[in-house]
Amino acid sequence: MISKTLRAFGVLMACLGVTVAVPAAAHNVASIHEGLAGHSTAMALNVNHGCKGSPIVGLRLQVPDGITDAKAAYDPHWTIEYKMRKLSEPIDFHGRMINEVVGEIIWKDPKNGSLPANSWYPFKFRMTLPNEPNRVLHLKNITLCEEGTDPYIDMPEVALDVNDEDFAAKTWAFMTATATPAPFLVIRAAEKKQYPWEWTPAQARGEREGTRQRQARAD
Ligand SMILES: [Cu+2]
Repeated sequence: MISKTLRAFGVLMACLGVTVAVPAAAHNVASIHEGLAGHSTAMALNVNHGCKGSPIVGLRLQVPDGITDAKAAYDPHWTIEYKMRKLSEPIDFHGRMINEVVGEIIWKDPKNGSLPANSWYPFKFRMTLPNEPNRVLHLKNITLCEEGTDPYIDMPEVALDVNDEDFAAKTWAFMTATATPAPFLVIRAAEKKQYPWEWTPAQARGEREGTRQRQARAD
């Protein structure tokens, strides 16, 4: 157990090139670790440092299968490029048949210079999460630096399964097993659709509960 812990710290130190113990959050991570199935979701890929001390000049983000509308936020610092991915068969996208989707978002050519190697920076985007509750979505990405790259593309040896009773422990083990794990988020079942907006059943019950309490006080 001790050697395992030391090994985990070892790779983290190697990743940062410093001699303090740091959490796995020093890797590139998603700004949220859970999201709702079928909901359009704003998030960021948070980059915590450059590549072995080299300044950051961009990021490549691979859009996972099942996502049809990934889009970067407007960001005056970067040129944003989309690489399209052909679909095996056309899909209906808001009433229009499409046969390709965004497969990769690339932020590049910083307009006001590279980000210093010790920067923290959120590369912002949004995407509609697939209607696949309990799927663990990995966001493979590569930090681009003046010298070299940091590819956060390592996947778990065995796919993470939210129904596994050791899910949390296995997730942490994955995040600390290598210096460059692919960030992830868990898709949760949504209690209600995003649009049109409505109360959840619980919120609706709470509303009636409040009404009863007001009535009780009035009596
Ligand atoms: Cu790191």
